[in-house]
Amino acid sequence: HEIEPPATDLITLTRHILSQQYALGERAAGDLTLLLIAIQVTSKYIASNVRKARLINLVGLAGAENVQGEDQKKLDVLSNDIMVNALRASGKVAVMVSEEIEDAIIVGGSKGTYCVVFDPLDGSSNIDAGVNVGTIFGVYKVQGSSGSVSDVLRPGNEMVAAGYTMYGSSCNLVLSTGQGVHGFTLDEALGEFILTHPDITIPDRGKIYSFNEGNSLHFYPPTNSYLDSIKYPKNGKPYSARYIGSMVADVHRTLLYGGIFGYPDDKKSKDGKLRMLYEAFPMAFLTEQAGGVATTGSQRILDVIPKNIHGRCPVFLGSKEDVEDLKKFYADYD
Ligand code: AHM
Ligand code: MG
Repeated sequence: HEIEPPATDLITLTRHILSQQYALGERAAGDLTLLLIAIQVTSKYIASNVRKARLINLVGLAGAENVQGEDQKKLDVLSNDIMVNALRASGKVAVMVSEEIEDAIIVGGSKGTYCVVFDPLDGSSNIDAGVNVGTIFGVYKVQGSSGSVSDVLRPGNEMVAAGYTMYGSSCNLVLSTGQGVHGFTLDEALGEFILTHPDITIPDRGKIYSFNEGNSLHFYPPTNSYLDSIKYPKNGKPYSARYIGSMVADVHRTLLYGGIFGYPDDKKSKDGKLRMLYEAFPMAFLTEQAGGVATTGSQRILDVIPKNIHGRCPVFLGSKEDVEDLKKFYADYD
């Protein structure tokens, strides 16, 4: 049989972003385009450091703690610096919030009209074992004439774009500007992200659940009852468990295969663990754009109004029917 020739009309991320901008009729502005192109470059740069980490002595601790009181890894610090510098240099950003920095960064004298919230390297407890990690980001538009922290203390439904880059067996950037979700794979030889997953849609129901069940002892009854319902179903097969402990990887799999990812609040962590602005919101934005559902258990995640930039919220997201099943357990409990 015939062998298919390699594709020659590649859709690079830059080409994709430009065509979406044209579709919106914003030929003149293009600020969001330039901003997303800057994020694209940071992803390539971080990917290259993650890949070489063991070889160039980038594994291990940097010797400091971040805002959350967690040890910072050398790669956390480096990835943060890469993003802050590139976003600042883009000239398009007025406000930045990073998981690694306590205060919001207000870019002085910036004519930028966007705010970027990000976790430069999420899942970093996985780094030293070479397991997947990722960058998560969300973008808001500045409200007034200059940027301030109030511009990012806004619900996720006001984000104009969100995405993540996964550093795994391949490097994948997944992006939504509110026109569906599109996935790109880094071709290292070309140095370009190529569109490999156009129009990602989450299956309406999956067969996988992804929770840190080691915390079951602390979980509230609705979480445990829901988990029991999929492990000991009245009809059909029990769900499979998959939990990497890197949100980007666990959400990436959930977007592609379906199922449910959860990081609940529990008796020990009153708001859960995941940070609203730069973990929960971008992933909820992508999930909804892909046709799935993202809830705190009692509320749509994207409608939560953050009170402070590092605030947390419970997260359950994934296939529509799976998350609706979970919501019933919460509704019955309240
Ligand atoms: P981090 O920002 O300190 O890396 O923590 C966030 C990570 C997420 O990627 C992941 O979903 C979660 O923490 C895993 O937490 P746990 O180890 O408690 O299961
Ligand atoms: Mg994180």
